[in-house]
Amino acid sequence: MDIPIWKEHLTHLPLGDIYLFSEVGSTNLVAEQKIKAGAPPFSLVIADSQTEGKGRLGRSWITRAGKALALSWILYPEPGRLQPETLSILSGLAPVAVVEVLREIYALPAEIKWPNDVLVEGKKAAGVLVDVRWNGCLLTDVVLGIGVNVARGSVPPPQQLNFPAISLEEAAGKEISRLKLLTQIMGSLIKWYSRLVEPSFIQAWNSMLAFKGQKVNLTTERGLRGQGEVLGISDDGSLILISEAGQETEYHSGEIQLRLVDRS
Ligand code: BT5
Repeated sequence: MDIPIWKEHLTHLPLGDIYLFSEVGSTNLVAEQKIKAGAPPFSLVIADSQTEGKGRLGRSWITRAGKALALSWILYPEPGRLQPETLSILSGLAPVAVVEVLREIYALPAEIKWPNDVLVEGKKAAGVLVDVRWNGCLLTDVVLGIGVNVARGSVPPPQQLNFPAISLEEAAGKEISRLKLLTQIMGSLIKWYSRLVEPSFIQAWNSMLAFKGQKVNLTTERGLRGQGEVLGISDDGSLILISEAGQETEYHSGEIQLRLVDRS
């Protein structure tokens, strides 16, 4: 990663400070330090590699030098814009932005595995980790962490994966510039963040949803939470499943994992 060149390209976007590193533990943790140090809104932390990249629920995310994108975007939502009960919407922001870019610019068959995994050809190409901080009922700051597998060597070996994974270059069958992809994703993120509480955002998320009409299991670490056919996303970003008896149930994100039911 040529840090001065990357920085120069990113300065054209309406962002706060831009922090670029060749290696960090986790860009989300660096972003939290930057928040404490007074980083302006829309600041961006990017690293070429992570030694302790974070997944959700204590899992880890692998980012190999020169192969992937690892970024954390700092947001300070205006007071009252997002309530605890509408927080799920925020988990859709990064996947909607990434999938839009992959579909429209790279013609890749990208989808969102609710709540926030990006699949290409049914395999995970990007993961999202949203870290939030509250002051009472007020959401004060958000770190939106995004990891994207770009080059072939970005995908960890199967024994380190809890779901099949793929890189964008493997799916596209051609080289992809990480810098161009980054600026495209940031452009899409900026656009969708401004539309987050508009109906068009949920419509976009719905149109990108994987497994529609298919039967899935929803599990937590404590076991099965629900089962049914995927119907869509509700206005607050919950997943709606319909049972065989026709009963609809909404699930909020958080601990839930989604898996296609194996019919073999
Ligand atoms: C995620 O967690 O998918 C969220 C990943 C977020 C990573 C970004 S990178 C920038 C920012 N800074 C951070 O420290 N994190 C964010 P989860 O759904 O829990 O998936 C984690 C699981 O995915 C691991 O337990 C592995 O099985 C698998 N995994 C690890 N690295 C992967 C990779 N590069 N590609 C696909 N799967 C991976």
